[in-house]
Amino acid sequence: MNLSDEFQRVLGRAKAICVLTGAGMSAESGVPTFRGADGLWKKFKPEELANFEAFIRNPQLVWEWYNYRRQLIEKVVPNAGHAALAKMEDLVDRFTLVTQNVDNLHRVAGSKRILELHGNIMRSLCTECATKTDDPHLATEKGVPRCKKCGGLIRPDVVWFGEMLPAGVFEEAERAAGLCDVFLSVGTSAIVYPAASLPQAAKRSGAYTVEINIEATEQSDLFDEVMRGKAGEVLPCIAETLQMTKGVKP
Ligand code: BV8
Ligand code: ZN
Repeated sequence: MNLSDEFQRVLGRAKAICVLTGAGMSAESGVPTFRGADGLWKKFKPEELANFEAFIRNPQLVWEWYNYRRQLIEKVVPNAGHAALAKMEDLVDRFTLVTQNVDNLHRVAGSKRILELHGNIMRSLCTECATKTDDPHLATEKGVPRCKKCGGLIRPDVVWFGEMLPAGVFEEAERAAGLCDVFLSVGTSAIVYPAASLPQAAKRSGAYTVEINIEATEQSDLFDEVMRGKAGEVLPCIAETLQMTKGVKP
């Protein structure tokens, strides 16, 4: 897939790139999206699973849902799109990867500077003393895991609806969006806030904004350019073009 002349020109001069990714980024790895035809919200109701009240009401059910997703994610690998973003990180002075995804695939693909807006499904958190654990198997024991330190209920370390994002993470993402030359929005339906406000922030500050998605979203008209295609196919083209414009040997 060729990039437009304008996009190639902007990439050649870019010093700072900011990328926002959503569930569509991991679709080609086999991780179901939320709102697509076979999305998670088709089978499960977010209000029953992705909020704190639901967790307190039925922690066992919520943990079953997260364990189902963890086991699924443990079987998948990053795709060419994740690898392309990891490669792009070293091709410009300032590269910021902001993800709404909790599936850890950007980290597995080698990206280093990742802002996880919605947490990470492989981490757990005590609801009483906020102790974090990286043990993704802790919730496979029967019943709901309890904190070894204080006996409190342990929850997945993800941001649920109505919850604040991790302190400082969104502010850092907003700064990166406001200072970048190129902003890419990849595989997100642009419905969930405050993440969905980042493309507008980039646009307002004069960045060249590109949406990469297999279908139109509520925000498509806002972008300077829309590349209709799969993340795993489009992002390697962008990384390759960036490499060439920077005169870096492939
Ligand atoms: C907040 C949990 C401040 C983790 C998720 C009333 C009261 C309180 C808040 C609100 C309110 N009204 C609105 C809000 C804000 C609310 C919100 O935005 N609601 C929406 C639904 C309207 N936001 C919040 O609550 C946030 N917190 O605002 O705090 C506050 C606090 C209290 C009171 C007031 C304010 C917290 C948001 C985080 C919610 N947590 N998940 C988990 O289990 O995963 S959201 C969930 O949606 C996921 O985290 C996901 O990341 C996120 C966004 O979804 P997408 O990633 O975009 O995925 P989706 O399936 O939708 O789209 C996939 C796209 O990919 C599609 O466009 C598809 O075409 C494309 N695609 C598919 N395949 C490919 C592809 N593209 C490219 N290539 C492919 N191969
Ligand atoms: Zn505790």
